[in-house]
Amino acid sequence: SSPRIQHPGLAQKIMSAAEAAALIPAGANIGMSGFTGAGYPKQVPQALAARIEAEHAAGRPFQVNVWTGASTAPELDGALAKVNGIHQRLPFQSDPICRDKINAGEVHYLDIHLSHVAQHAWFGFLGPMQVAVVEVLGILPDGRLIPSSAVGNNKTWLEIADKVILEVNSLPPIEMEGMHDIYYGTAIPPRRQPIHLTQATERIGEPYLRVDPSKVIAVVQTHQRDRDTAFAKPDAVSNQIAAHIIDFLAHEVKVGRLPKNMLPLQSGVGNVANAVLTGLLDGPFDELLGFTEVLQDGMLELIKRGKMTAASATAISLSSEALKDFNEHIAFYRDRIVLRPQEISNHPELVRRLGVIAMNAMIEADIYGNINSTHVMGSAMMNGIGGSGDYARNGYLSFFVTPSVAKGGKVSCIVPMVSHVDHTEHDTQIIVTEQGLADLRGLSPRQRAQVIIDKCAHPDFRPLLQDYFDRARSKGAQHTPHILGEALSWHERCLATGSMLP
Ligand code: 0RQ
Repeated sequence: SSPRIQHPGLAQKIMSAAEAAALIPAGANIGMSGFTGAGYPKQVPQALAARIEAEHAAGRPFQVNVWTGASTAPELDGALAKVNGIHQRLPFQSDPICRDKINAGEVHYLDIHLSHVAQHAWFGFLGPMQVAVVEVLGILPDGRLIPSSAVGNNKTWLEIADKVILEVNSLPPIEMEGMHDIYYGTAIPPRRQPIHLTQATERIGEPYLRVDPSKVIAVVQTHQRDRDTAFAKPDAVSNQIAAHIIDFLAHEVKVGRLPKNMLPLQSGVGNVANAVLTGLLDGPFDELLGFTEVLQDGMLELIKRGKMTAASATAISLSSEALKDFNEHIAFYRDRIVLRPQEISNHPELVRRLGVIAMNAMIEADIYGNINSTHVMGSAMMNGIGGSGDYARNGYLSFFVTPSVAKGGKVSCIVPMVSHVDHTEHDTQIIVTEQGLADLRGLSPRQRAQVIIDKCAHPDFRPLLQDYFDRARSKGAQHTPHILGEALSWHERCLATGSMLP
């Protein structure tokens, strides 16, 4: 046994990962923990992958449906995808092998708003869940669970699953106990009540996850760190994007549309989003608050340097270096970080009440402000929508950011028409590239197009976009002028030649 497993009955369920994986039936809907490379089970999925591989070698079909909080790591998505073990995957992933299987048409991927997942499971929209596999940091004598570095959908998975497998990870510091705030007040309509959270880092729940011990069929012990989520060092382009945003926010404070310490910040995944937060280190703002889903290096640094007072998230996803700092100063961070279920961190009611400033990266935007966050050239899945839609639609301010060009300048990230829509023009307020910032608030489509072309397009593509827009407009008065036969020709050209340039 281990000091982290204090419930006598559950201590008797300790077994190897292979023994636990043997309890998972083929075809199962499995609820796994894990959110953006944090808090995912590290042993059972790999043992399950080995079992699937053996079954396949013996000519027996074996696949499972994998539901998580968000993306995981090679030990989960990678291992299961590699052995063709995943039939259906939801909601967000970013694993290269899993991505390839999705784009080869071999995995059915359901790309769902992260705030929707728990409620869709509760509504019965996704079907029953046979097994939950959840990483925790410890089991209390009464069976309550100390959550891990990500809460994600764990509360819901533990409630709805028929059977539960726990992975008790003894590596993360036990001092994380007390950081979490698990809210048990959600219900389904028509019994739903308001969620009484009125300040970003207020606590409204309890520090532990509940589980019915009689459902727990296995307890597996691990001692392994989360994925090293390394970020590219902010480059000139991302520094320029950050500078445009900071100037804009300072101006909003000056004209009285934002309080001096701003409103709670949300920041999306990826290098650019991380760089924007790094940029705030030297910005004129203090006493910031975070209300986000994933807390990355950039936000941790803001807290460390005293620029941000406290932050709420559902997961902590760090590079090795930042993780070392987090572990060494755990008492400091425990007082300043609250980890919640993702149905709370991403809840539209709360995002709107708190007035969150949402900053998310994208693949491309069109001249009217429609946003593609997920698909390369209309068809190939990159990662998924994640929580970007939860925040973009409901935030006080909603930014979408991208370098103006990709693929060494051959691809424009501002296009006549997006090849896939994740966020409509109605949810987009501000678009930022290294070229500049387009403030679209209060503008009509034709006004928006001119501002986006002028401020955000790369000089190599700006005249081409202007030409497209002028010719579209010249065809007569239209609300949203387009030349339909030409709107996606840039993407077609890129698919044919590798470049959007004529
Ligand atoms: O691919 O490395 O193969 O060249 O996309 O691009 O510029 O490194 O940007 O790391 O910030 O990721 C939108 C993917 C941006 C991410 C996205 C190619 C580019 C490169 C990555 P290569 P960068 P980032 C909260 C919110 C959706 C989910 C979300 C994302 C790769 O931010 O997944 O916001 N967002 N969640 O070359 C072709 C273009 C391209 C392009 C970029 N126009 N055409 N390829 N790329 N633009 C968190 C969660 O919800 C969990």
